[in-house]
Amino acid sequence: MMERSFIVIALLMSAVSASLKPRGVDEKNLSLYRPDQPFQCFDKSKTYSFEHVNDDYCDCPDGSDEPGTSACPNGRFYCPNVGHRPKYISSMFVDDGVCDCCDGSDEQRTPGGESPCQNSCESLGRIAREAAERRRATMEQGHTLYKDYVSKYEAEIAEKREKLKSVEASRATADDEKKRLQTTKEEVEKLESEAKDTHQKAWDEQKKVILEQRDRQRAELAFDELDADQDGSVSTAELQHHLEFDVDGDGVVSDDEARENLEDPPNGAADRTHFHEKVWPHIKEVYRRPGSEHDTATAAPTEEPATVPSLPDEEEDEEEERRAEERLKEFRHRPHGRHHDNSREDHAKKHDDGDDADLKMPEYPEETKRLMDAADQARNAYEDARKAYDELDREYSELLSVTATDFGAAGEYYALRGQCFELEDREYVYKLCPFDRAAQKQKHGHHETSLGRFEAWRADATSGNKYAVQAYTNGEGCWNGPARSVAVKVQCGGENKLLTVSEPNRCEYAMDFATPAACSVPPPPIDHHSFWDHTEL
Ligand code: MAN
Repeated sequence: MMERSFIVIALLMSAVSASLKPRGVDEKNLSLYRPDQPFQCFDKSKTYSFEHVNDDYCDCPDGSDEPGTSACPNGRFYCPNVGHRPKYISSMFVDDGVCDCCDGSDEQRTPGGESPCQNSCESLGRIAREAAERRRATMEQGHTLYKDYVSKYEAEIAEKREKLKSVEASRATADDEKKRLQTTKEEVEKLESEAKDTHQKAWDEQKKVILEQRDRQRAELAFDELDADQDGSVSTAELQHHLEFDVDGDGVVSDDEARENLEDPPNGAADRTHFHEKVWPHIKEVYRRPGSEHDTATAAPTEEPATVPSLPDEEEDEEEERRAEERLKEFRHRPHGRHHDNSREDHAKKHDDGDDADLKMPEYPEETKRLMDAADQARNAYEDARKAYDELDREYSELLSVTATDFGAAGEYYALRGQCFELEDREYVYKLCPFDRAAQKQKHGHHETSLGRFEAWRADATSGNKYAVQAYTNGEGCWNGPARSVAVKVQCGGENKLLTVSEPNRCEYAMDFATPAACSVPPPPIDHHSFWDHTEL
């Protein structure tokens, strides 16, 4: 109501003054156009009698003598636009038949005093005032939230700083504990490893003896079987019964093939010693026992004696074998070893049955087991301490980052931490997680492209505002170009909202982000007078 009566009064006043002032002149310049005084061009270059003002001839180089005609191409016409905002238009648009000012003052009235234009200033002014009201309400809301954000920061940051100190101390203690337990673990592991190695080495030696013994037994069996006439040597003729020695695959074992396999024995036949030393090493992989489908290495005999044949003419070997047996027995009968009858007979039988249980390493001795348990415990204790330290370290880094981040002059941006905001355009969904990262995801795809991580605030050069733009840098590399980056321009808004995203240069993105955090200044009340005090070109 107040507003309406104000406009009516203003319209009346402007009607009165219109008859006195030259056309197209701003109220505040009226004193420069005095009909009783010569007119001086604004640029002071020339002075004319007042008749030159608005005589439709351009006298002043700056066009100031023709504010109300189109005579000067560089002239400016002032539209008072009462009810809305006054504005300047180029004098080129004066009296051109098009209504440019909302009050129609740029077009000549008819001799009857009627304007060819409809005055739309009041309705346009209303729309503009309503929009200004809405803007103001938004800013008001934003400012209220801004104050909440600052309070939140103040309430939480002190706590975080305190927490940082205590976590830093616990982290240091946890680090000491971790190092202590690491040393213990390494010491016990050293003992464990030495004990295990000792056991393993002893076993390796025993296993070697067992394998050698088995090999000798196999050789003996093979010799006895190959020596068909039992004359104490294997002849080429005897070998020729074994087709596995048919090297060229022609179906028969030739003399040459037999001789070759017997490694050219001195008297044409291989005695036990020659067989053991020269022949067996070469044929053991090839030799098949009669009736056996398998290699002797795995073959299960059908009618072999359970005992290894005695070796009457090889006493030395027998003696050595006996010693090996003794050693094996001793190993097995240590307190930790497995207890079983380790007789040669049983051993041979087990082998013939294809049972390799003998070749499994015996259990570790009790003392070694105790060391292994102790090492397990030390490893577990260390692992627990490491996890505890890592957890504190993670908490410490997070607190350090929070307390070191610049959340604005009063910490107002702190409230945005940990939140993400999205905006969809035709092709992509853009994501902004303030103080963390920015990303771009194809609407119909899964791959998320990093547009950068928060680096720092960038000031606005014109306004000097330190908190104008957030820079996100070091995003995914652009093909044949730079790493992606984003400049996020913040503006006051009633709520947090990602407003626009663009890519002004390839892989350089720009976002507009509205946030209450940018509403540090309370909005001034709307001054309705400003609608026609204000001038703009
Ligand atoms: C993707 C998107 C675009 C970008 C090109 C550059 O398609 O990240 O925004 O311009 O890569 O190759």
